[in-house]
Amino acid sequence: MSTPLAAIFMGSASDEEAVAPAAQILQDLGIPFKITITSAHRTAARTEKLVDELERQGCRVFICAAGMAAHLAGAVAARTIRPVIGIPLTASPLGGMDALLSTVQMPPGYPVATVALDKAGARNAAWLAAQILALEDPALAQRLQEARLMNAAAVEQASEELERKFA
Ligand code: RP5
Repeated sequence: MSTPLAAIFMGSASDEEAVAPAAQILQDLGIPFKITITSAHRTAARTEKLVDELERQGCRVFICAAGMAAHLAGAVAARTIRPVIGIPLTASPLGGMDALLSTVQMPPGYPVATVALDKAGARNAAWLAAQILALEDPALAQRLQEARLMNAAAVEQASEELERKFA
C-alpha cells in the first residue's frame, strides 16, 4: 500500500455513512489515504499515536469527522501543525449545532478548517484536502481542474435539458 498523504478519522462506526463520500472522492482522485475510527474521548491515546505515526509516514492533511461534543478535529489540531479539516456530524437531538460549534470554535493558534455538516461537508473536506495536496502535485492540480470543467459541463447540460423541457 502507498504511503498515506491524507488521513480520515471518524469518532465512531456510526459516522461511516456520513463520512464515506470523503473516502470515495480521495479514492477517485488517486490520493493514498488512511481511514480509521478513533475518538477524542474514548480512545484519546490511540488518536495521538495515530497522528504521530501518520506524520512520520508523511501524511500531509488530516480530515476528522465527529458528532455531539465533537472534539476529534480539535484534539488532532492540538497534536499537529499540519492542516486539519473538521466535518461536524448530525448525531444528537441538537441537530449538529453541537458538533458544528465544537469543531469550528477553536482557540487562536489551533485552527480547524471546518466544512459543512454531514455528507456535503465530507465531500468538501476531501476536495479541500486535495487542493492542499495539489500545491505540491501538478498532476493532481490538473485532475482538480478537469473535475471543475466536468462540473461546469454538467450544469450546462442540465440547463439545456431544463430549457428544452419548457420550450
Ligand atoms: C461522537 O459521538 C461520534 O463521532 C458519533 O458521531 C457520536 C455518537 O457515537 P456512538 O455513540 O454512535 O458511537 O463521538
